[in-house]
Amino acid sequence: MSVPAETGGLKLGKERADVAIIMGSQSDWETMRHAAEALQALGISHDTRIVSAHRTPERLYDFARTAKAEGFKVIIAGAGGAAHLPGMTAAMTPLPVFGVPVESRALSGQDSLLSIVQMPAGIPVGTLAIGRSGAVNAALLAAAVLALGDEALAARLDAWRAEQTAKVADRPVEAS
Ligand code: RP5
Repeated sequence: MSVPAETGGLKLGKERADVAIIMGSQSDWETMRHAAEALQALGISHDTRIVSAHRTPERLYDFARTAKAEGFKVIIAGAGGAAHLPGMTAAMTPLPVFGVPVESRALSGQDSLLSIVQMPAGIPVGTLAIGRSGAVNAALLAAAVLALGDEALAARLDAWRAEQTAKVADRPVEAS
């Protein structure tokens, strides 16, 4: 399995990963690494791949058509600009696809968001917020889906949320 160099083995040692994180370019990794880190924190196996709808269409076809047989259960797809990757992937797999709009230089990710969210009826892409928030929440949605059939993961997700709640202070403090 190919992994962007910076990930350095986030896969938790399973032969088959539950979640595929795909992205249109190496430049998307700065955003999509937040999805990988959230999955890692929850102990969810994942694989990360660069798959461009525009530059590597054959790679996209190969990935999307075999993703289920490879053992993936959820796909997180991040792309920017004219972001066809999540929709094209969803068209070729029965797996749930969560799309993350990457913040583009020209239009601050509004192009990415509208490209991903405006899927015509029939092929859904669950579309998240632009940038890091979308990447983290895509991972949390993937976790929620997987937790439906995994009680241990459901407990880890509950604990993660409880920890997040516990970190919220009652009152603000001056920034140092
Ligand atoms: C999209 O084009 C990618 O998803 C990326 O967000 C954007 C720019 O790609 P690079 O020119 O940085 O490779 O396909």
